[in-house]
Amino acid sequence: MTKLVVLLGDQLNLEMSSLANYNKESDRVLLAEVKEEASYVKHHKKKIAFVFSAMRHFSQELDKQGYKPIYIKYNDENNKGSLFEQVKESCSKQEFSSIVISHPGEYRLLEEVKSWQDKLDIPVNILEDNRFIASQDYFAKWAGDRKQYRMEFFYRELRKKTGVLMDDKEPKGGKWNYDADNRKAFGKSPNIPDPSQFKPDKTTEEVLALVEESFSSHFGVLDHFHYAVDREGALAVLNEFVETRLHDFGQYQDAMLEGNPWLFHSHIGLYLNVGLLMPEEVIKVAEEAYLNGDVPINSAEGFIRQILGWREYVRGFYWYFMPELKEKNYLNAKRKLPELYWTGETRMNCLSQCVQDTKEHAYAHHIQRLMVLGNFALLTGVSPKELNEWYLLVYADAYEWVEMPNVSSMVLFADGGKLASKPYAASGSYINKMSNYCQNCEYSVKEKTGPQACPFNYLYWHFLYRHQKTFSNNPRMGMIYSTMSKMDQTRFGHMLEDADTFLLNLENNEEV
Ligand code: FAD
Ligand code: DLZ
Ligand code: SF4
Repeated sequence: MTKLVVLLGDQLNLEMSSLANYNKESDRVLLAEVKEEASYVKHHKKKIAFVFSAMRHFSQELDKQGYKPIYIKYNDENNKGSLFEQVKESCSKQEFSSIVISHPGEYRLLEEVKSWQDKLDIPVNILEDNRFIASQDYFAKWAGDRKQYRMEFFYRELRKKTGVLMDDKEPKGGKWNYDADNRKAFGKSPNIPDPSQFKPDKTTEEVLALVEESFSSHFGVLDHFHYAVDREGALAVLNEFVETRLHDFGQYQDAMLEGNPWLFHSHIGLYLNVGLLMPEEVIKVAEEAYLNGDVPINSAEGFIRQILGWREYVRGFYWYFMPELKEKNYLNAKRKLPELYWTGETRMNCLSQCVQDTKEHAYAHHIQRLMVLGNFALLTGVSPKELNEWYLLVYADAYEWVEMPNVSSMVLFADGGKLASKPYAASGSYINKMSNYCQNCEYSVKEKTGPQACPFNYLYWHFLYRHQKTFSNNPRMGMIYSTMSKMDQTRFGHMLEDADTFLLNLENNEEV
């Protein structure tokens, strides 16, 4: 009974369910760099370099441990270009009684893997994806027949189930959520530690040359690649975060700073999402830092909520609502993705900075993604399909299970409120409060109309106005619609005109 285990590029952990019961004498494990996975969207060059190098390092580890992996490099002469063709090729060279794979992270790939059994006439066992704490069934049971699926309640269930940050049945510190203590902006000269950086080794150098040659038309800068590419490096990033930045993670979680996307964030998303780190171990070190008195509760809880709360929740949400989620467009948003998302060329400094960070590092932190890049797309009505594709390809940590709920449901309100109780729409004053971007902007955040006015200001009111029917009965938006109804009508009219002109310019690809 020999098995062929197929390990995907985001399943790089010896504890993967597919590797349990592996017989080192007879079984084989296949990893393949293939065009189909590297090009189904035109991933950022740094993302491909990271995934390929991490795959190669993991294969070296498997080799050391006696797993005898079959590894297909992208530029191998006999590379077949797709996972299926590589699996078929392996099955033609050796007889396997079954194929084993952990549940893929994206719906399209799950559908593909499900077709292998018939096409190859070999049983294909798809096992639980154990890179998560909560199973799909657990989410489905929790979701039941709720109408709204708020992360906070799912998170509390998981806190109780796992006992993380709990005193028996009560949350540590007396509160479930310390979000109110997590909204501080930076003062004049914040002292921010540099992020962990790794010098590329020979394997990574080879991959960088390959990516430069084979993916030259893809988005992003490849220079100064400094990510960890193996478990040892990923653990070093985690430990360095806990020692030097977790303490201030909480208070500055939502803050933004020109020229520095790293701040007090952990930068571990890309490692978690390819299996180099597991969520349980990340949560454990953060909890221990709190229990040892090294970090305050708002930082420990705020960070743990991102992993045990948001990460688990969006993954459950994705599988619960797919494939319908992909088609959702509640606000009927139809705009093509503006060119500035690729070029960063705009007079709006906040947008330009966030696109530059993304281009350079395949990274931007949550508030940059949500309240600058996302907010602009929401206010201008960018279509969910176009925006999802952009987010899926630009970030090194992007996989559809996590990207789509964040983009369609959180940013664009495309699911009509299943994830969020109201849209995350904001005017320039939010960006000004949480960042220093406005200080170097050609627009003035204080002005509401006229050529110098910050576009976020009039676009915000234009958005509320055009969706008034949809949102005016939303209890969380009553106040803002009441403010709108009391606004000077002439001034309000000017804002709507400015927004129309802006949207027209955007459509005509003129610089905004
Ligand atoms: P930290 O701020 O240090 O947070 C720690 C960890 O918590 C992250 O590494 C991540 O694993 C988890 N986390 C935090 N927020 C979320 C969230 N909203 N959903 C799921 N997990 C979360 N995250 C991805 O991993 N992949 C994506 O493709 C992705 N796309 C996003 C798109 C949009 C529009 C938005 C608003 C958010 C997106 N996020 C995504 C969530 C979040 O922005 C990133 O996880 C985070 O910025 C990664 O950086 P970090 O590791 O420094 O995170
Ligand atoms: C992201 C990615 C890339 C760029 N390349 C590969 C690859 O060549 N081979 C592979 O097995 N996986 C790759 N991946 C990760 C897959 O796309 C990932 O498994 C799916 O998106 C499901 O999450
Ligand atoms: Fe962004 Fe407006 Fe501030 Fe300029 S003024 S940086 S456009 S929020």
